[in-house]
Amino acid sequence: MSLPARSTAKSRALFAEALNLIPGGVNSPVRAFRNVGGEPFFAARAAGATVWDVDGNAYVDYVGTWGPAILGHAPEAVVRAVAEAAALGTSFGIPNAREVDLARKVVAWVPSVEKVRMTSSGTEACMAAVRLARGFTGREKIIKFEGCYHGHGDSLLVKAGSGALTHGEPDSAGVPAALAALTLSLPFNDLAAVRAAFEANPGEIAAVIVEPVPGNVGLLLPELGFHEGLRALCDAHGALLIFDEVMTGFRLAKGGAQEGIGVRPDLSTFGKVIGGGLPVGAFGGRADVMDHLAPLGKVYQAGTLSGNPLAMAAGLAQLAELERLDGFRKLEEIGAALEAGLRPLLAKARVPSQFHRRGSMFSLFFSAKPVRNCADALASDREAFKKFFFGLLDRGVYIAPSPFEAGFLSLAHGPEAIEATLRAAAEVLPTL
Ligand code: KE4
Repeated sequence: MSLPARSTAKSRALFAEALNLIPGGVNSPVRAFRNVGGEPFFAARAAGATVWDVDGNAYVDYVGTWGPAILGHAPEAVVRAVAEAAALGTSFGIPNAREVDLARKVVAWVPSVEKVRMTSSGTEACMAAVRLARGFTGREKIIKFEGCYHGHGDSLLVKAGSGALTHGEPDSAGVPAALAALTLSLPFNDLAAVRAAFEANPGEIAAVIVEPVPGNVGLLLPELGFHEGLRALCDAHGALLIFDEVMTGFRLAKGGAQEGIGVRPDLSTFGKVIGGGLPVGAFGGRADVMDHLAPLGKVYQAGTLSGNPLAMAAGLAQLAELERLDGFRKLEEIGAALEAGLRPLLAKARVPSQFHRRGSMFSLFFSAKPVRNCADALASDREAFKKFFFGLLDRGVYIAPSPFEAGFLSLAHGPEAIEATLRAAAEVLPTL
């Protein structure tokens, strides 16, 4: 069926100018469509499950600004809260009550978090959590997992996922070799490799940092016993366990991924959802560890806009809405509906594929064999993904422009959005 060509003239003109002013034309690499080819569209506005580009094309949005838009875009409660907060001052650099309100909510919702500190991004939160673990233990080495992405802090840009993987630079230039050597990057789901790393580096590993349900290499599903094994190994070797819940926190459950996994990390990092779309990150956990942070302790961490009143107001409004609307249960229902519609289409089109879903996060690998880790994800069919991506885009459905990202559902993804998505998939899948 021939489709009306999607007009892209205004996006193309903006991108041409952006390329002269901003490296790669984007303020974050994954937005550049480099993994699927072509040029990005420019967003004009978004509401609910829909984003409109500057040429007037509408898309059912499964990127959801990479996770924050869990209520859908421009939720009325969040927009109102930000407007009210802005009228009282956009930033103080002085303690304000909203910081206490959000800290109270994080501590109440996530049992492993006894104390929490706000930052302005997930990168800052993860960088700070690693520095805190090193300061608390007096050790320098850390373990991470291939394809997991913990922001662009130097120690964590080692075999990293997301945009780093998309652009084939999982080990970024500019990271000193001596520093990168302190980061041991292992295959996800491989407890034997973690055990061997601890035994080969006795008394030297400060922490294991892991995305409990990785969303930066597509969506990987933790195998039974993996996180329990990490907990036991960290306890046996005196290392801290850090769950990077920047993506999964306040999305997979009220208490994040750790609530369903049933393992208590020593530290957790957060972001995205708790900012309601404004710049927020956070890290928290055991009080005896967190109290090593300045001004109490000797581990320094700071931020001009940490605890910004607008960002706090947006996060508080978003979390309140999630609770008021029984959001976590509804997000599971929406995710199940998408999965129930998509699986028969994949089977009917006889496309070799692995569909992974956990709650409102999902991803589709074009692979005949199971995808357990980064290497398996890298071996999936990228060409098929590109065709799938543009086939959907031309039909008004926007998924992440890379197979090394996750899809995000929101409370605004109602039956019409899901049905439109399944109709588009039904047309595209047989063409792959
Ligand atoms: P930010 O610094 O981008 O706020 O957070 C870094 C981060 C940390 N930990 C996890 C698990 C994350 O997913 C992220 C950021 N996620 C990517 C999307 N895969 C952000 C999108 C981008 O880089 O533009």
